[in-house]
Amino acid sequence: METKDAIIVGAGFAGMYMLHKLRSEGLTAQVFEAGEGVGGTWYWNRYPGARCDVESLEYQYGFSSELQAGWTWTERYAAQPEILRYQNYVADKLNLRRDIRFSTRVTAAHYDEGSNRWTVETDRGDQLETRFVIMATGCLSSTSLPKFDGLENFKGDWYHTGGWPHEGVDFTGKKVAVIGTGSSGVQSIPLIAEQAEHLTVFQRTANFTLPAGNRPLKSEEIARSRTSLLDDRAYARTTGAGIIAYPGNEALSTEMTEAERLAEYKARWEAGGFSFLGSHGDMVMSHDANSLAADYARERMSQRVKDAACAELLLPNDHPIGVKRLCLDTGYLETFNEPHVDLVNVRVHPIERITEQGVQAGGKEYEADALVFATGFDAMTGAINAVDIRGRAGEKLSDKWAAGPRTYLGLGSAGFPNLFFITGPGSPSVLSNMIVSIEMHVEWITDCIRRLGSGNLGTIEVDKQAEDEWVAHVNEMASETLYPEANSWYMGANVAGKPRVFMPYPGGVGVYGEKLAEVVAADYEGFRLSA
Ligand code: N01
Repeated sequence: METKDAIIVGAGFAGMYMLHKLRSEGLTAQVFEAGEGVGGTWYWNRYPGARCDVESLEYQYGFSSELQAGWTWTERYAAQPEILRYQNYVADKLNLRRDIRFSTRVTAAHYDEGSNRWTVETDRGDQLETRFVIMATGCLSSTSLPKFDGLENFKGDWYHTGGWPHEGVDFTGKKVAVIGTGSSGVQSIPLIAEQAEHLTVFQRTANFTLPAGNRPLKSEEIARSRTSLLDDRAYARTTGAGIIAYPGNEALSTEMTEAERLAEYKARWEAGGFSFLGSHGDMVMSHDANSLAADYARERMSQRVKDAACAELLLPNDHPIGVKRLCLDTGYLETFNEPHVDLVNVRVHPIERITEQGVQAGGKEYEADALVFATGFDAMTGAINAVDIRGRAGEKLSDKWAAGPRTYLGLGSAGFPNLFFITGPGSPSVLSNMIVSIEMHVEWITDCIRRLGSGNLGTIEVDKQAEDEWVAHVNEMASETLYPEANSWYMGANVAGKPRVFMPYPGGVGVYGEKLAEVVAADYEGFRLSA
């Protein structure tokens, strides 16, 4: 059987960097990637308007000034094609492709206690033996398409934003229906509306959205980032979200005068981006604080929509601001001022079925030549559970996680030796700049593997008690916030039957990074290292 030191699942930002790091340690690594190219989420999410919501100067690798020197971002928030070009540039520069098998999905990873090795299988018949399995599968990569009766009879074409055709889709002259108004819907709807003859948007939950404020980058911003990259990234690791632009205001809303608070809201709203959520330190901790900001946001949102009844429908009123992922948009709310765009509230007019000609909701048929499902992802656990992972005594990881993911630090799970997750559940991951969190994990895993090698140790495994304590700690922290109040994908609430558990670690990148360092300083406290 073919053998490798490590198998890496996925060739997005995480898998690419992991491969680079393991190679630099002199290890053999094989990456498997379902797509035909590198990129992960940016390979699949090619829907119109797909764009990053973290600024491009921060949403790039931070480990190499040399890589950065050869690349120039053009916009404040990079669009999907530019990010994918960047990832291909990195793959070329680091000569990564020779160790990546594309169009190949890992189907199984089974641990053998006798040999202390994993056997990894793919849908193309590969079978490899390896010491380490590293899941670089991404948090938002397993698309979620809820069951809609009748979809199989629909006469037109339908698409999911998370698996968009590479050749693009031309909606010119078509009647289009979009289901879903999360970030993907909010980004794609304005551009679909520009082409479509008629657009019907089916909204279940109105989301908080604010103008992204995208613009071309200034040459001085680019020049500055070229010299400050390494320092900026070291600093980003000490912050809450791994983002340095617009630091949060630590003052509580109760410590601010109304005038101070309103000035803070205004400045941050107009700056665009996630800055608004940093207006005061108690944003996701207190209802009173949160509703002050939510009221301000609703007021600003309503100013963008001409029809009062339509504006009312578009204003979120069933969850605190910031506890579902805030959307950043470019012209989203204004799209509903267009005469050829309709909004259907599916809470009042539930979608009953897809018909041959469109969507039937609330007893009425809405004609459509094309359907777009912007219905999101089986987030954080979907792509991991899709692989048949078996640890000690043949235990299935997905069985172990049936009531919610169980990890220590989001890096590993008890009973699954030498299996690592990059940005797994229980780590800051989706509450942070993903690139910062990815780099922290990749470097931690690399150091850990080096430690095992230098000490002639074969195995690292999470200690069950440490895992139980970490899971309890994450749950307790989440319960002190407003996060559990929303039906968000953070909570698994968007996928039928998924356990309702807050999955990311809400304590912030800086605190989490300190914990990672303490664990290493105490020779991998909470893990068991053995020969
Ligand atoms: O998915 P979502 P997404 N009937 O789960 C609706 C990242 N991302 O792909 O809210 C009717 O947020 C659902 O309604 P509800 C980002 O982290 C980033 O948009 O569950 N509607 C919701 O409106 C983001 O948060 C970027 O009531 C149904 C929508 O579908 C994450 O990915 C861009 C339904 C799903 O929204 C996911 O975003 C895009 C049903 N049966 C994505 N089922 C950027 O970088 C679901 N919905 C900017």
